[in-house]
Amino acid sequence: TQGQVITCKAAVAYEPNKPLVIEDVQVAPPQAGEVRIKIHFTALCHTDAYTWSGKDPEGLFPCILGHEAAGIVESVGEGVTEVQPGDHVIPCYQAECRECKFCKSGKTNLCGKVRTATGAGVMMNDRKSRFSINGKPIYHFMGTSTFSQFTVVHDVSVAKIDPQAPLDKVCLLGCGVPTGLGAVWNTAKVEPGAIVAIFGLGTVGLAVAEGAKSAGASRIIGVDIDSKKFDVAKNFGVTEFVNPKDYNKAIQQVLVDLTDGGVDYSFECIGNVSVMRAALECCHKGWGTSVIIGVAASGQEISTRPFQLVTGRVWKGTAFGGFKSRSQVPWLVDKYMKKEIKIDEYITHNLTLGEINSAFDLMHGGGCLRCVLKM
Ligand code: NAD
Ligand code: AHE
Ligand code: ZN
Repeated sequence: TQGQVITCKAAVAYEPNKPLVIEDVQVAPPQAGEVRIKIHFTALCHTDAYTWSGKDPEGLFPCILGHEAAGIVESVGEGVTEVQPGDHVIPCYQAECRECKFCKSGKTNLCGKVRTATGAGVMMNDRKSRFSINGKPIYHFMGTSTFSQFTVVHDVSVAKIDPQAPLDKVCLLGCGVPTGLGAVWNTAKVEPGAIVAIFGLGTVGLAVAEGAKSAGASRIIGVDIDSKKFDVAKNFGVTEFVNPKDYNKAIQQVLVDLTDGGVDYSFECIGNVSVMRAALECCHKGWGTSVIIGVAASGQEISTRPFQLVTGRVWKGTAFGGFKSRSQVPWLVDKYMKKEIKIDEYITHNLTLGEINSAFDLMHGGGCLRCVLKM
């Protein structure tokens, strides 16, 4: 198949919110600096649903969504040296070129090399898509497009992993789990004894809990409007639960009262701008730090009284938990293999690519953390 167009199945999003359609798509061979990957397993993340909903200002249609996956390299384009056919890999929506201003800064995991192309749904080389149906181009998504049996990505977006690692599990290391762990370890740098509040106990929030537990947090307070989340959250390290619906005062006040003045760290894992405000305002005066992880819809804005910051609270955000993708995803895979981090516990459902619309229904229905699709 090397150098040839591959025809395979992919789930195509033609329009916002219209069911995905399983189509035969043509996947062009990788050009210079590109890698074609046979995706073996992909999970669904709420960011896929967000873009599909039409609320993402970068959303383009028709496109192939998906960004939490694992597979095996099928072929590589000219000049690609770090991976070869047969390598087991995780496609990474956050690239790491090690050459750009961002990568060299030592201050961020964001990479500038291919970001304009991935945001425009095309490849860097010729600003065109490698996906088409009968000659009509289909846009890429987040530089990954893993809802396809084959995808083409930039070489700076490919993490080569241990070939022994089970692809149906480590696919989760493409997004949600590293995001939560890294928000604690890299962005907030939670220290032993700290009091932590987590808003939203989906996969991202539970990974925050896991990270906070391993960092030695003394109290991990889980906040969710769905009380069914509380039972499972205990297994990830959450020590106390608060359902905002049980109180008739603002949730920030509830947390301040529970913690003698506020939490040391809070994490917003929902994508709701009023919760983001509450997450900042439940932080302790003088030092409390709040990390935004959730992705909010186009047009939404955060606000608070500047006095909240004047009096020492800190507002931060994180993308992919601050992890350098190509360097650190393989390290996370190794940590999973050594049983130092969980993955299996986040997988509540297993379906096939053909069942992807039901998988999204499950995701919206509650009771689902991650659903992994076999391709
Ligand atoms: P999820 O939907 O599984 O979890 C969200 C949780 O929040 C649910 O348990 C829900 O019951 C709860 N919730 C909803 N409204 C609430 C409210 N008002 N108060 C308290 N709880 C509430 O989602 P997920 O997959 O864990 O992702 C969480 C968010 O993180 C999404 O916005 C996703 O797009 C974003 N995300 C960001 C990054 C990043 O790099 N920054 C990476 C992955 C995901
Ligand atoms: N396109 C959206 C932004 C979406 C967003 O913030 N994405 C996160 C990852 S979410 C993964 O589930 C991210 O990493 N952002 C940094 C980046 O470079 O995209 C919008 O609002 O425009
Ligand atoms: Zn995601």
